[in-house]
Amino acid sequence: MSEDERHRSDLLYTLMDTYIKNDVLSVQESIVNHVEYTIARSRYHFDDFEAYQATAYSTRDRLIESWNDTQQYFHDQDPKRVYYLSMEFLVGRSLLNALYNLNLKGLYREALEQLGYNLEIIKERERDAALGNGGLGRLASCFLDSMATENLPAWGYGLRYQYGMFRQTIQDGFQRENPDYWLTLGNPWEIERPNVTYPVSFYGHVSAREEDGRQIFVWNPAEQVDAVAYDNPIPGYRTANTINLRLWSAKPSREFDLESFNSGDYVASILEKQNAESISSVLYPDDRTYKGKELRLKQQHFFVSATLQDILRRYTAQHGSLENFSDKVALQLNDTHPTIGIAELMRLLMDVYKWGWTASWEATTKVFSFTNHTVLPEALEQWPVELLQELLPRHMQIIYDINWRFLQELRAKFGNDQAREYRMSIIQEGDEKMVRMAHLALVASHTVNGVAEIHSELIKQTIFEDFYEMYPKKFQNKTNGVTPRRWLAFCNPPLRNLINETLGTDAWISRLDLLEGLKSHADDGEFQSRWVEVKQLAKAKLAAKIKELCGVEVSTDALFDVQVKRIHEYKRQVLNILGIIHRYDQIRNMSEEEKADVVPRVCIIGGKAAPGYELAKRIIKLISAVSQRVNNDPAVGDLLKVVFIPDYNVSLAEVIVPGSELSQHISTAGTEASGTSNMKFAMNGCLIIGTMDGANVEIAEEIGDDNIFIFGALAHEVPKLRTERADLKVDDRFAHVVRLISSGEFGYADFFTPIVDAVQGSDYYLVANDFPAYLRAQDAVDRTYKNSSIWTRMSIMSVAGCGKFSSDRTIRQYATEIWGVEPCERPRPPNAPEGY
Ligand code: GL4
Repeated sequence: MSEDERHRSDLLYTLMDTYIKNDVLSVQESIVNHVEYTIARSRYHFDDFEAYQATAYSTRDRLIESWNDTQQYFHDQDPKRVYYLSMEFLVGRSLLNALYNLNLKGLYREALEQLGYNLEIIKERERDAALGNGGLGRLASCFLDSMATENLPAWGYGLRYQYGMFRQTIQDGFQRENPDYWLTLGNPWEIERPNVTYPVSFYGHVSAREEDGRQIFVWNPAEQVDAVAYDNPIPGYRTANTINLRLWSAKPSREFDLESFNSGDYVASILEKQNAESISSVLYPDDRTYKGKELRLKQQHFFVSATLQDILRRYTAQHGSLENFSDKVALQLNDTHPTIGIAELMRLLMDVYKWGWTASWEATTKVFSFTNHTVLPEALEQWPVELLQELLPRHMQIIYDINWRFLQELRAKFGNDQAREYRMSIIQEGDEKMVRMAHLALVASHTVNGVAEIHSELIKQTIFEDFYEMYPKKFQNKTNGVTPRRWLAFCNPPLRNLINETLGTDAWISRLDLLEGLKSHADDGEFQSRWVEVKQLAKAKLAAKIKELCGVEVSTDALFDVQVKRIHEYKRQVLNILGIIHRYDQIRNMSEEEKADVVPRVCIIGGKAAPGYELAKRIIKLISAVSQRVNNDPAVGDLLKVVFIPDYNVSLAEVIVPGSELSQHISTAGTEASGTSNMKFAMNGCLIIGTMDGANVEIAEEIGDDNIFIFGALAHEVPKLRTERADLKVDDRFAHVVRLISSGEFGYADFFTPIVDAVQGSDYYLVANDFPAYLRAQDAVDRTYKNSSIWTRMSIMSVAGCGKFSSDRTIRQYATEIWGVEPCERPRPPNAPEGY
């Protein structure tokens, strides 16, 4: 460094140093500055929303500082990096999460209070970033939090949808979908990077030419759009590391089709180009089917092409070439959605970097790994060859080449077995030839994992059986987890404080197995009463929310019973509602004496139905119709209330989860890959009623069978039960409640016919089979609830046994067993604030 440079860097260091000042006055100055200079309001008059915005910008300043220094540190240390590729990140709100992770919550609360604002109130003004459908997207966000906290040299990559998950309203009991204009009032958390832009191509044709005796393919695209980067800092918990979530937004290409502007119709050309933005404009609100959706494939390619160009560009900028690329980079495919990236990486390496096939394939298969999130066959993505051919002609060629070599390998291993080739080929033959994306992902990835033990076993026996036979070593399990920061420490302060006090430390927040220390207090009467008090506080909060959103008054003396998740036949909200109808029917026929013995219940259901999923929408209407009837029946009173909470999202979950006492995870065994809300509920002392499915199995194992209400058919029994379903002698109570629906007890009898037919016909999800066992389990719930001490003990044991379900554990396993990356912790800045 020259004298001048050193002087400059010293100067910059002192200037920058002012940012780290975290005292009340500095925070206030920074907030007020943002009111005046960023959002251009008067510092003398600003409302709660403006206070939120300015607070968010002020927090962002601190994040940026940490982000910059972390990236510089990663650059200098040059460790192997991991990139998490996901079409969905269900972020939720960021303010409180950032303040807590940076350990600045108390300071900001005080600073705001002196200015006349309440942090608890202004935080409610933040809109959820809902760039995901449900569990899969929320998992990606929990993973980012854990990757930052575990100090991994990681980034997330995704799409910056202008319209996230639709907002659900309920009108007359019917779901209505409204657009989510989450960006209209600005998004303080993102940093636009207009200079980080890549062209992404579509359509056109491929030509070939000779170059140095080698055949080089050239793709001449017919359409091009620009991908612009937006960075979202993700702070780790109590670490100096802040990682990045880079989201791409589509913009008209700056260079492409210049000639069309010379054709005369200037305005038409501009409008035409403007269409480019639609590529990243909307999240598909159906998490399992994309049939025939060309735009969806465009989104996928847009996403992976920009991402891979960015990763390659940054790698070569640092290393001068792509040498050792595959030793220094791991790419995780979150489901098959980014799988076209395999062909794109091959194309970039071969056509742009001029590597031959062999070297390109070696590198590609060394960097990619793939997570499967469902066994439901309709979710296995397939694209018509014709569509792929037209949209991405070069990629189609590459996929054919990959498949050709794969089929050779298959023959070498299994001989001439046409049936097997037919089943395993990346191309599905038939009237309409299809590209099977999961097969492409399986062939090119070094590892494939399921998301809970039972699920990882099932994929080996069912959808990926042939591939398991061929590549047994590729298969792994990584049981999901959730971040204990958002899902316990931050969303449930009274419980956090009680745990801190009991364990004498808050270290459990990043080492969740320490919760085990609660076990020895499970029988302590005094501790139990404090536990109950904490739950009552959270129930009161939830009751207030229910009043606000549904207009229904519920008693906090009742048992709060919750099922919140996407509405899906396999998740069996129908089993829940049939059980509720049974309960209702019993209560209304009871004598007053019998009623005195009933445990009052509030049944809370919430969740969105995919807009095109007719049956799921009818289920919502059925729940609403039942709630109308039950809540207005004077014979029932407070003994039973049923509410459907509209627009279930991350922020609502943060109120619902702590306030629940019983939660339902009752999918037909073998259908729910993992579930992650089951972990969140258990972590908050809510008991589970559930089937032996997904992560329920491991939760039961960890917290003990006695502390969970398990019922129903087992996964291995399901196929046989399905074939025998027509001969099942259904339970009388089942027949009765179904008849109540079809006879018009809740109105809309015709409208509910498809639901009735589904459970009375083939009953694919075995609602009738599990109904008696479900009622027995619910009886056990009631009996147990009557004994507060036993119930509370179970609740404590649930929390104590949840250590395994931290996403920190999951991420450490991915890091060591799949990615081969190690932590890279930035040293704390010398003048970092207290307790940092
Ligand atoms: C899902 C599964 O349905 C869910 O069980 C799992 O917890 C989640 C994350 O692994 O992935 N798969 C799809 S598709 N959507 C999901 O939420």
